[in-house]
Amino acid sequence: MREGLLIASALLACGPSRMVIEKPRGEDARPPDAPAAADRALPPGDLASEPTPPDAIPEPDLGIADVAAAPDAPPDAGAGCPFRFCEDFEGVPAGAPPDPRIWSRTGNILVEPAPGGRPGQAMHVRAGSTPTESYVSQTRTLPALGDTFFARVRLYIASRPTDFFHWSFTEARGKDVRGTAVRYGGISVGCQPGMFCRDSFFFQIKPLVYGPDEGGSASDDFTPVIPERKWLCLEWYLDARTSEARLWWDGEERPKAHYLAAKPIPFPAFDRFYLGWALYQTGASGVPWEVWFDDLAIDAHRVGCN
Ligand SMILES: [Ca+2]
Repeated sequence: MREGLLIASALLACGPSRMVIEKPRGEDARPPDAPAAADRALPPGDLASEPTPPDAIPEPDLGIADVAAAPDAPPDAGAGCPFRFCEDFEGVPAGAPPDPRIWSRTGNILVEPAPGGRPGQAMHVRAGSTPTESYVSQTRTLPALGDTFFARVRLYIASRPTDFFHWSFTEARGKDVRGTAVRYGGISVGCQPGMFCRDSFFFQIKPLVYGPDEGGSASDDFTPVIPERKWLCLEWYLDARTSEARLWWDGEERPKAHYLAAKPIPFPAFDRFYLGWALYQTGASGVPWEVWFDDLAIDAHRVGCN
C-alpha cells in the first residue's frame, strides 16, 4: 500500500500544470493502490485531496521564448534520406547543439559521441530531476504531412531515477504551442526490489499544455520493463482525423498504448514536432535523467527499424 500511496501522491503532479484542487469525485477518487487503478488515477483533479508540492509546478512559459524564435528552414529531407525528414545528428561538431537551422532547443541538449556501442553521434539530453521540458522542436515537417504522420527514433536511457516520474519523449502540437498536445512517454517508478514495478510507455492527450485537465491517456502493459543502457527502436503514428495514436517498440506494436478517441478532445492540427525529455515531477533522490536519441525519421508511411 505504501507504494500505492506513493504513486497516488506523485500522480497528483502528472503533467506540467497549475494544479486545480477539486474534491474527489465518485469512483475515480479511489487511491490507485493497485497497478490497474494507477492509470485511471491520472486526472489529478479527480484525485487531489492535498496540495500539490510546490516543486511539482513548473513555470508555464518553459521554452516558449525559444520556440517563438524558431528559425525554420525550408522543407528538405536531405541527401540520402528516403523519408520526409531524417536527423542522424552527424551534421554538427561534437559538443554543439542539434543543427540550429532545423531545430529550436530548450534545455540541456547537445550532440555528442553516442554511448552503448553505437557508432557516430547522438543527441544527449540531460533532463535533470525536476519538472522541465528539454526538447528540440521543428515545424518544417508536420504541416506538410497534413493530419497524420509516422516517426521513428532510437532511444537510450543512460540514467533513470528510482523516483516516480511521468516523462515524455515526443510531442506534437499545433500552431498554438500552449494548446492541445499529444505526447508519447512513460511512467516510471524505479522498480526497486520489493516495490511495485512500473517502467512502461504511456500516451497522453492534454487539452492545454499547461492546463490542469490531464485529458485522455493510454497505458502500455507494465511488462516488459523499459530497459536502461540499451538502444531501443521506437515508432509512433499520430492521426488527427481519427484522434488516434499507435506505438511500436523494436518493431512490435504495443496495443495497450493505442489511443483511439477515448476522450472528446480533438488532436491539434499538427504543426510542431518535439523530441527530447519532459518531466512533470521532482525526484526526491536527486538522481538525474539522462537519455540519448539518434536516427530520427518522420514520414507519411511507417519507417521501420532497419
Ligand atoms: Ca547518429
